[in-house]
Amino acid sequence: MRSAVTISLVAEASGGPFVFWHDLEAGCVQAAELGFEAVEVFPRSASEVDVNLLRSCLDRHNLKLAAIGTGAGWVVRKLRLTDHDETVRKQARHFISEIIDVAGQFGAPAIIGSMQGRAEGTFSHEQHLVWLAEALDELAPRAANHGTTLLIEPLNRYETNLIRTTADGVKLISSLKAKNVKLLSDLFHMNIEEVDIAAAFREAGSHVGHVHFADSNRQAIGFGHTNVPPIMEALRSIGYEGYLSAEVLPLPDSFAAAKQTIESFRRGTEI
Ligand code: LER
Ligand code: MN
Repeated sequence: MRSAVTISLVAEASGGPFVFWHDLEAGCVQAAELGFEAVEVFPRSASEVDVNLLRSCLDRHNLKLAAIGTGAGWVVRKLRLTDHDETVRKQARHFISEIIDVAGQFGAPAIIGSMQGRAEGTFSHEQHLVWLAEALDELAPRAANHGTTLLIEPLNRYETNLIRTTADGVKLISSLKAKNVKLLSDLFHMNIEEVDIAAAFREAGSHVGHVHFADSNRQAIGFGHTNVPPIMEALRSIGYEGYLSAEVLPLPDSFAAAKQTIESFRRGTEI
């Protein structure tokens, strides 16, 4: 398994669960200093990613890009893949497709979390799932062209009523034509939604493509009450070799959250 830490470049997401903020270069410097292998970036949009700066930061600090988030499409632009307005759904797909192209240049996947939206109003729950599946089937081949995956993230009940659990995610992925859509399992959301986090990982098996490494209170692993060893054991048992990426609150401060994460990562991955 590999270590990663988040960097948010979205002022509107302030208060959100990201370790480093606003400054790509400074985030990369600190990530490298602490020994992380990769960074996960949350940009305002594809066009606001300075690809040359990102490349030079990664190269200079010997880091990989773990993934790019698309949530700003919702936070900043109010776009959702399951909006009732067809024009908005199309804009949402376009917003994500541009991020897939940026991430793809680095061999990294794009994350679909809050862009899944939620079922509400006059259309059925089922119809929202159909829109979501159609969007994933349209977007996934674009990621495949870059040789990468597309990540769908179950979110807890206070954020969505569509893909909430690991089982919801696996069911959706299994229904797709595309074969390169993987699950992003966020331990914070799983702590709320799963009966047994380790068992959920065992059931998801090779569908797991990325992990958000967060404790029960969305702080760095070790700062909450999640029982981590059985989760690490389950990840090992399914042969998971992807990232454990710290998408956590910068508490007590960014550096301390990052340091706590890398220490927990090392403890958790040493066999
Ligand atoms: C995004 O990765 C996530 O976990 C959501 O809760 C948005 O904050
Ligand atoms: Mn997450």
